[in-house]
Amino acid sequence: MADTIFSNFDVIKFEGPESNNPLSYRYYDADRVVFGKPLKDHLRFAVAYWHSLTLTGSDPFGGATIHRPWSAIADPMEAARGKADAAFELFRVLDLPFHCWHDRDIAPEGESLAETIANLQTIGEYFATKMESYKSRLLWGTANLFSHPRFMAGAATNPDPDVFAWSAAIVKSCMDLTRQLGGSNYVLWGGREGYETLLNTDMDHELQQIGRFISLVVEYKHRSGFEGQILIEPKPKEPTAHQYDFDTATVYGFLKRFGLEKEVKVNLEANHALLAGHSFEHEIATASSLGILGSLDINRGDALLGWDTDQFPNELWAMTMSMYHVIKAGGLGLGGCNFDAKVRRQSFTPEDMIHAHAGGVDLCALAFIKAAKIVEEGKLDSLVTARYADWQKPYANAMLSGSVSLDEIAAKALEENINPQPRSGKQEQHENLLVRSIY
Ligand code: XLS
Ligand code: CA
Ligand code: CA
Repeated sequence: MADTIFSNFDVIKFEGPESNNPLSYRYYDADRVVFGKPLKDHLRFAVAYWHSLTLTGSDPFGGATIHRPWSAIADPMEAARGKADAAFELFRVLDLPFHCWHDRDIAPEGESLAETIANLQTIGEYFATKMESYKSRLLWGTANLFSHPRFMAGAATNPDPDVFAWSAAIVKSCMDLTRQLGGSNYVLWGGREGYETLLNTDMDHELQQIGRFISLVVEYKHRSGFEGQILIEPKPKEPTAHQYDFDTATVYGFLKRFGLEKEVKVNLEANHALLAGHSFEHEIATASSLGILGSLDINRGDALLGWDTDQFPNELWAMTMSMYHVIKAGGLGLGGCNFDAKVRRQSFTPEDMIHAHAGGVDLCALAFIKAAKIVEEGKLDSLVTARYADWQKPYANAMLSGSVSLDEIAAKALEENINPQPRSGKQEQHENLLVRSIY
């Protein structure tokens, strides 16, 4: 095994809630069975290559703080291998089942399109070798279609058709590698698929472009034999002022328009939900109701800041409600919980990276266990069921099923002289129930 910045750390183990060892799992007992399945198979945790191995802690006011020793290697392909060595050692230490990457996180851009694709394939082969001796599997792959200046006006939505074609070639190569490495999903995040001003934008043309692009991806998925899911990741803003994949509801409308609603699901991120003015659980429940819940990017934003801070999660209430809706939706299937989260700029040591993941994993595991208990006890469910109970009555049912018309409903309402009285929504009662179950 290569000697890397993570190689001196022992594997993080489950030691139980009483443990004082900060580098242990206190709640994530991977093999603990909940609803007939071990926690590891419910949560399918993944480490994000970009935050944990690529980004350096730089911000608009200051440069890199996080030490990435492989960056000092002059040959970019050797540097990519050095980074992969460290990555798989980090995956070993965290003992989580999956990881996720963008093409540009794992392999350098070449001098030409052909060289760029060849670089990805070469590093992909290195990954395949790594995956023979390490347990970590690929939850999803994706393409970085936003960092290079060629993408400054978007990828699929770029006014320049050559950028559309370039992006198609790149996405094909990333889908190929995802399939070859046994990935469960392929993610499309809109990057710069949006606009800054309508003064220079033909919105309808751009929507046609991205509709075609995603249809091409779906067609290729079937033709190439990729058995995973195709996921779109909604985000309302940042980098562009208006992103076409604003939130789950917007993405669903878009998928319907292009006849893709049975082919594509969503990868939901907590921070993006917040930026859209929603909660994470709202996005999960919406996706579940529309039948497009795919996978989760776990992190948290900051309600005081209007941008994508991608912090590790630490809010038990919010995460429990999110996990509650995941369980109610029937689970994540081929999806999982990817830590799309980064350490703060001052947390620049390899150990900080491990602490961050250990805390995030434990928070999610504890939330899942609490949510499972809430589902099992059924008290919250029965309060909600009671609220809608009158819809079981035959006439209410007829109204809902469409067997009576608007004028028939009106005539009967007048005939019976109905006079609905206010009913309590019992919000505080529901909240108290939650407080008792969570804390
Ligand atoms: C950026 C996104 C991105 C996607 C993958 O805000 O979260 O990291 O998850 O491209
Ligand atoms: Ca994300
Ligand atoms: Ca984000």
